[in-house]
Amino acid sequence: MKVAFAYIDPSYTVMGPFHVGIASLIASLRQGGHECQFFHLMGDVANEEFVSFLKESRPDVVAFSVTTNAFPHVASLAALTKRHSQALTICGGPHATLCPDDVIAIDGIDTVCIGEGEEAILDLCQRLEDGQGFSDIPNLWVKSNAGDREGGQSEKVEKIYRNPVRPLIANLDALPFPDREVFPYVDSFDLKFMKRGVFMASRGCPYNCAYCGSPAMKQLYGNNKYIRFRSVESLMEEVETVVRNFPQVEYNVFHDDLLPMKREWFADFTREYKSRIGLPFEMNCHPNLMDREIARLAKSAGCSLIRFGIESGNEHMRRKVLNRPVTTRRIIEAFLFCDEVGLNTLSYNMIGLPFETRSQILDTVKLNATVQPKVAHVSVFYPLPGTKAHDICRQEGLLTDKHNDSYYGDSVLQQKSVSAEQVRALRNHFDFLLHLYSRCYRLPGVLGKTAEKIIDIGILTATTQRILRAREKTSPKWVKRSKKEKKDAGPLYIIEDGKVKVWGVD
Ligand code: B12
Ligand code: SF4
Repeated sequence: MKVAFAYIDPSYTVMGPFHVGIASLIASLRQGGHECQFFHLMGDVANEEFVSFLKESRPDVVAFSVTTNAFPHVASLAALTKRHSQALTICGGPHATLCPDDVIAIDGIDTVCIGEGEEAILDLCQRLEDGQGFSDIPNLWVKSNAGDREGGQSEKVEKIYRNPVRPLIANLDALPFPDREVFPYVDSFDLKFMKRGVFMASRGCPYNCAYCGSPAMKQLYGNNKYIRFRSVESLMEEVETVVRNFPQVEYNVFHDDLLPMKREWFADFTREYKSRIGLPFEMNCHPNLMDREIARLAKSAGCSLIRFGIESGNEHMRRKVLNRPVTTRRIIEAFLFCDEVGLNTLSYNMIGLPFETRSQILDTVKLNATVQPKVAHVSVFYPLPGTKAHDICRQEGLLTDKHNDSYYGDSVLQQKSVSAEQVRALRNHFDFLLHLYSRCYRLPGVLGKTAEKIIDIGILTATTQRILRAREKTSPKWVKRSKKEKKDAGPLYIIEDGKVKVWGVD
């Protein structure tokens, strides 16, 4: 079978990032003897190039991968596919997993994949090749006109087969390495721009943050052995291959939710990585998992950046709204452990949370000023359907019909506690405010406290609705950072208005 993957990625315009999930599906299909093609749909996605691609490649199956942010583009792309090809369409990815009803409801979509897709898409292609019906494949939701053996795609849909999920892939080592050929790694943002190798060593996360897709995935599978790690040996082989094949790679990034989740595995990993790879690497960690030992192991293996989710600097927000039970003290300790061994840190922060006030947003700025990450990453809260946070927003009437292609747009919530304009202003000035509070925390005792109070009052006054509306047109969108600050922070990219902007480079 000829399978064309369409990666819907509207938040990028020129070069998109590597996608481990799609690359893994391509690798499995190629191993199964199927031919794969790849098309990266960036920016204004419904374009003529996609039509030319369809006409030239003449695929049997067009496979879309979607996140929630990309979902609004699926219907037009599926329609284009049906107009310009005979292909069967399948849609998978986080949004298909979290909201399959929305996806199967799209006219041009024949099947939806829920959860892990490697085995399901392989089964589908095999059945198609053998001329068999495929309405009973686990993980797939299938429209009867497409999936029944006697069905023809032009016939009326009578039924949707909603098959259960199969067990999770227990042994991740059994999967081939993600493909970096058909999925052109050489043209990816990660290699061309960031000069880095991208890897996933595990699947799953033990936490249940209300805003994240992971807990819903876990629930789908009944919490059953959801967390799985590849062997260190298999991971090292993949890293070695990538570093050998792409000599441009200057460092590696492990996108795993929490790389040091299993202490023993992490100790083995750091030992092997140090001796076999030796390049700097970046990874994610949860503040609850960080201690002196983990920090020491990471540093000894060449970790150049450790990323922590702070998300909110307000403990009440973290506990009650985000379902992220981690104390402020623990967060500070986690950063301290890294400082002690000279590990660079990055903090992830969200503002514009449900019920959040401006003072609570300032708590996030202040916690960052206290822990002093090398980079503070700030995004605007976006409620993902299928998550607890989305349910809360819906129940409380906070949702609007606004949509964002990425986490960096305006708030899509309408709430009394903070307006979209206020969230935008605080986001745009987050770095500046961080700098301001950092300065005042360097002042001795009472002086520091007084300066903090004065800044609080100043910001709360400057961000009242009335003042903001008057200033919005004239105020700069970006706070200039000094050359030294940019150099110290290293490159940090963000996407705004569909364009990649890079701090520290431009
Ligand atoms: C690495 C990463 C990134 C990287 C790389 C992008 C990528 N998609 O790989 C970067 C930093 C660029 C990124 C950007 C964004 N990300 Co991100 N990212 C991740 C992360 C941490 C790992 C992705 C991964 O490699 N997973 C492992 C692979 C194996 O799983 P997978 O990709 O889900 O694919 C499997 C299945 O979903 C399925 N599948 C996927 N596609 C298809 C297609 C077909 C046809 C089939 C049959 C099956 C199928 O099969 C795959 C293999 O089993 C995930 C969280 C997570 N742990 O998954 C978040 C996650 C995917 N990101 C998320 C979001 C929201 C974003 C952004 C919108 C944020 C932003 N910038 O505003 C952008 C969107 C970019 C985009 N269009 O993809 C959300 C998506 C939630 C949702 N409901 O859509 C996630 C789930 C995290 C979360 N908060 O819950 N991200
Ligand atoms: S720790 Fe990260 S990956 Fe895990 S549930 Fe929370 S946000 Fe999701």
